Amino acid sequence: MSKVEILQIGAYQSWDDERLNAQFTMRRYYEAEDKQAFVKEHAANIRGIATRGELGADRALIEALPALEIISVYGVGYDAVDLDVARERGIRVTNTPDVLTKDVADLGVAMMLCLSRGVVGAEAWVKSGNWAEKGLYPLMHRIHGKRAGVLGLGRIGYEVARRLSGFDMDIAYSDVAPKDFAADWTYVETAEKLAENVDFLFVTLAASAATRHIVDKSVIEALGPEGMLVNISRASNIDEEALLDALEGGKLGSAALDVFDGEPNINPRFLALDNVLLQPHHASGTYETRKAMGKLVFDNLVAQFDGKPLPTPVL
Ligand code: 8YV
Repeated sequence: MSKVEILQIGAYQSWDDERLNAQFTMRRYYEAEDKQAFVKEHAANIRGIATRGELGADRALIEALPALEIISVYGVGYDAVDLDVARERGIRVTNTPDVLTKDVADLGVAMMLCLSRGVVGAEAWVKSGNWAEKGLYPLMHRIHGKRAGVLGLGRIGYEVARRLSGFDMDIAYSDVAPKDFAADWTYVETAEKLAENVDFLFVTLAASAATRHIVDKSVIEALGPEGMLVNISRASNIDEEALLDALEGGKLGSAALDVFDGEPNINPRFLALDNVLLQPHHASGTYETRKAMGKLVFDNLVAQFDGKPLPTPVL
């Protein structure tokens, strides 16, 4: 029997490729020079898409594949998949929840610690010889005893808040409604109110059309010249132009960011700032987590074509 054909939108690790190649005929979209011609050539036989969180699958691509049954996303965020057309066509969508939650929370907290204690600049101070030549590094601010806000108390937000409690921070959060498992933390109704009342604001919301630019100019300015914004969700949750203006103009203290509009080609204005910590969208980027994510992408595809229940369905 011939193998099921899968359109692979972005690159995976070699161990994932090996497993996928053994089971399916993988059509590697990201390697094709003429993407439209490539899709046209294989469209009739493609029954699955394997994609990455940030790449997704848009309406035009989904509509070009008449035999498509499933879109398996390597990532918890599926905001880049056009769910409307998937729903219309009865196409299943899966993601990779849970396995990455703690790594993403770890990186968010690590970024906060790094930026507030000046870890990157202090290392440069040592390596450049400044310590011996110029003396001690400038003083930084502590984090324990400060107020942290978590915008979006889902799985990742919860793990962030739990970690921050361990650092003796006061925790507040905002979400569509108070959560009964968060009795020790203060619920705040709006993003702006939350920002007004904290020193550090973590954005941990699943992105959707409804959350686009939820962190806007007024939220950013409410966080203020001493505040730090940490984003480990999606760039679309923040008005990036307003963020850059505030960072440049001193209306926001600092920002630690793992995600950007147009990534990996980020706005060059970020590169000129010294009150930011910039990371290459790698909050889930550990061997352990990426192996688990790759396995879920594969298991969901196999389940679909074996007629079994999908391990982690979204649709
Ligand atoms: C991944 C992510 O970096 O899970 C997500 O939604 O954005 C990340 O874990 C990404 O999906 C890998 O392509």
